[in-house]
Formats: sequence, structure tokens, C-alpha cells
Amino acid sequence: MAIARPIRMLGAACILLCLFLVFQMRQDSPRSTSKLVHGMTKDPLLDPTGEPEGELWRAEDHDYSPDSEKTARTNAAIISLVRNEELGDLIHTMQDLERTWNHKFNYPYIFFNDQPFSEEFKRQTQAITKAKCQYELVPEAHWGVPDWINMDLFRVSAQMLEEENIQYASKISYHQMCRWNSGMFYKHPALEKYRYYWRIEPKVQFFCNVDYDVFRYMEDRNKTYGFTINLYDAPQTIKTLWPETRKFLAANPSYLSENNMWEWITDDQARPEHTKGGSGYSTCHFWSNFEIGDMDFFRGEKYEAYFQHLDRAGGFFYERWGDAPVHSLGVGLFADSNNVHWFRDIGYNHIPYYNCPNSPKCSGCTPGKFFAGADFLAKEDCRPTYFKYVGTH
Ligand SMILES: Nc1nc2c(ncn2[C@@H]2O[C@H](COP(=O)(O)OP(=O)(O)O)[C@@H](O)[C@H]2O)c(=O)[nH]1
Ligand SMILES: [Mg+2]
Repeated sequence: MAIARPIRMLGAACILLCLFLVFQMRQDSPRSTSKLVHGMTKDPLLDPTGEPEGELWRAEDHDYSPDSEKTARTNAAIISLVRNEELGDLIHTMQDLERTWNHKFNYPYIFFNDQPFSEEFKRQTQAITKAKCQYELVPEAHWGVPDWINMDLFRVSAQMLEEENIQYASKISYHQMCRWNSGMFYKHPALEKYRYYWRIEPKVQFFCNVDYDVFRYMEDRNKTYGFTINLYDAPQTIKTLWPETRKFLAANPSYLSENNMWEWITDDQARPEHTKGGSGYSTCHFWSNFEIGDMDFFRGEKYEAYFQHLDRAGGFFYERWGDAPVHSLGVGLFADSNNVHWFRDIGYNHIPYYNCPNSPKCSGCTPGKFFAGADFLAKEDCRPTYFKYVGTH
């Protein structure tokens, strides 16, 4: 029996529609977007991600109201070094963090700047949150270029880095910012009474609802440092950071933690050229635009002595040492790696990299997607060696 032409057409259209839907589903599936690099066979972010195990502090069970006298908040603050001109981008960051987390817990914000904050900056930021906002000037003694830095040498070195296409090489404020974040922020008087901090930056994004007090989590589990993204650095910016670090370790061998991250720091298998460029340092680091940390660690004897050594060596200016590799080497060498935590459940983006878990609490990012942009960015992912040598905790 012949089938009428319109019915045949309808049948064909249905088949085409089904094929299209199957194709779309494959496009959206987490598995099709994750690029496995450096020997990683499976991305843990594609496994369903829940909350950390054990007891967690929740806003429903405790008093987290903004002005409570008997608050359940621990001594912690959200901090940001930021410029007045970045107000618009900072607002977006704050809106994301408030929506996903802080409207429940009302931790205070402390903003830092080398210039006075404008009234407009203060008005607009405070308008976004019920939590207390504080605005602090960075003292010149913490921000200024130290007197042992030779500015002629800085200019010549910066010129050489510029020729290697290193971004911000000649921008002195960028060097000052990296130095301040490396060894000064936790000395600011406004942070004296606080132990834990969560660093935020303008223009970053948060994707997942986090329903527990992350600072209490840090405290209860004795965590020193929490991160989301683990990356390679540009070796040209830190040519002598590892040699200086080795010198410091040689003079202070007892500072090395028994349970350190040496193999992650010195891996020369995944990217041999990087490790060579980093004079023996893999350049792997925690991306410090996101960090949740214990300032008692940074204020402690070991890290502080390490920072002083690096500061005297001059690489914050003669090279372009970033606070990310400096914090990471400090944490990786002097902390116990069991006390370092991957906040895999905090969906996060700082252009161009992501931490996006597979969880119903998240929206707006693709689980397992590590980068947005050109394919070469995939190899900047240092999680494979971290997972291999340190773990996925
Ligand atoms: N107040 C102030 N903040 C700065 C300065 N330079 C950088 N920052 C802040 O430091 C952080 C890192 O700077 P950013 O430009 O994002 O560096 P990138 O992420 O390495 O490209 C951001 O929160 C900036 O707002 C500066 O000269 N003054
Ligand atoms: Mg940034």
C-alpha cells in the first residue's frame, strides 16, 4: 500500500528532528566538552559533585543575621584589592557571590585600594549586600617600591620581558599588586582581628549555590588553603623564583612540611619545557584570584621568612613573580597537603578558565569545561598532575 506523500514528508521531518535533538544532547553533555590533557583519563568534575562530607554549618540552623551580637560567623572576611574604576565589574562579582552564598551568611566585605575609595564606590557596593562593608587604604609602607629595588634595573628587565610578550611587564603597579598580595595583605591592620579570608576580584563569576558556611568548614577541618583552579604559569615571569626558593630551603631545611607537594611542584613529565623554563619548577600553581585561606599560615614564621627572602631577592620587580606561584610554593612546601582543599563544589570563572562541577546546585556553566577560547588553553590545566601527586580532596 502506497503511503501518501505528506505522510512520508512528515515521517522524514520527524527522523530529522530526532537526529537534531540527539546531536544537541551530545553537544550539551558534560563529557563532550571536557578536554583531557597531560595524561588525565577522567575529569573528576564530571562525577556528580555534592557538598563536602561531615557536619556543615547552615544558615537555617544558626544565627547568621548581619548585625547579630551572637553570630555564628567565625572570624573571617571577604576581601578584595580593587580600583575605583573597576566598580562596575566588582558589582557583578558581588551580585554572584551574594546570590550563591553570602546572602545566607552575611560575612563582611573589606575592600583595599592604594587610592582612596570614592563615595560612589562605597554607596554602590554597600547597596548590594546586607553585610557590613569596610573600605581601607593600603599604607604606602606596604605598597611602595622597596628602597633596595634599583629602578634602572627594573626598567631594563621589564623591557626584556616586554620583548618576550609578557603582559604588564612594564606596569609598575602590577608588580606592586603582586607583591602586596604575596606578602602584605595579611599585615593590614584591618585584617588583624581576622583569621580566614576569601579573596574576590572584579569580573569573576560564581555559578553554584553553596549552602554551608565555607569559613566554618575551613576551621572545623583545620584547612589552611582552598582553591578552585590549578594552572601552569608563564615560565619567563618566574625564572629565578625556584632557585631562590631552593636557596631559602637550603638555609631552613626544617621548614619543609613532611607532607608537602614536592612532586606537583617539580613535575617535569607533563610539560618538560615549562619545568625547564621555571628552572626546575613545574610552574603549577593555585590560581589566586580565588582563594580561601587561613591568615595564621601566612603570618606564621615559615611563610613570613620565605616572603622576606623573596622580597629581598627582588624578583617581584626584576621579574614578574605573581602572588599565585608565591602562595602556591609557600603552601606546597610549608603546609600539610591534607590541609589544602579543592573547592570543587564552588563553580567559578575568571576569564578564561573555569571550575564547573556536575551538580544540580549550579547553573550558567558547563560541567567539566575548563576554558573558553582557543584550544591551546587546554594545556594550561595543571589539575592532572595535582590529582596524580596530591589527590582530589
Ligand atoms: N587598588 C588597586 N588594585 C589593583 C591594582 N592593580 C591590580 N589591582 C587589583 O588586583 C587584582 C588583580 O589584578 P588584575 O588586573 O585582575 O590582574 P590579572 O587577573 O592578573 O589580569 C584585581 O582585583 C584588581 O582589581 C592597582 O594598581 N590598584
Ligand atoms: Mg584578574
